[in-house]
Amino acid sequence: MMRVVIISLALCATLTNAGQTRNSPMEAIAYVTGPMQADNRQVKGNVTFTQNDCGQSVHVRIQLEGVKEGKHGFHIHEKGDLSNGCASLGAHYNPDKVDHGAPHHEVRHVGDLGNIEVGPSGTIDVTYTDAVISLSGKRTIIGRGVVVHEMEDDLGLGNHTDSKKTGNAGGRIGCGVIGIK
Ligand SMILES: [Cu+2]
Ligand SMILES: [Zn+2]
Repeated sequence: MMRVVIISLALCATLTNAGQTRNSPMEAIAYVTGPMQADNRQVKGNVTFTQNDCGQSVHVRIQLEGVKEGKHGFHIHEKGDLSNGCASLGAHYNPDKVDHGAPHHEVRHVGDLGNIEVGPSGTIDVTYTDAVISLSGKRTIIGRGVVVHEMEDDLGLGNHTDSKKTGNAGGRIGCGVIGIK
């Protein structure tokens, strides 16, 4: 873990030397939509990402409506390709080729942001921070996808064969591409 931190600090220094320091926070946004669900609802909303400086935690704000009550896996997927809907966003963003996990686990995909928990209204507005994703550098999430899943992410702790790959979170009920805001 320490090695990762040192590498990302070195990357920031390189950017600074190249004269690309930022005085204002970086912001990114994904407009999320999904296919009409069996209950006639459709997931829709915005996910915004703010990083005050290179190497700092990213603030993630998730604002969605039309989500079925309960827990839903929420991840960054590797591609920004919506040509075949949410399906073409590929797998979880996992540049280190490690097992799937929870956001707070030492071993996790970069894209593993855990679950969102939605109440009976079907709307959610939640903000949290994540120290692994970034909006700059070689491992930026800009241009990649966000996906809301049909089911709960088991965070790599389940018995299903997909647990260590996807958290067995089922289909994709909403998705979008992360762009610069
Ligand atoms: Cu996912
Ligand atoms: Zn994952």
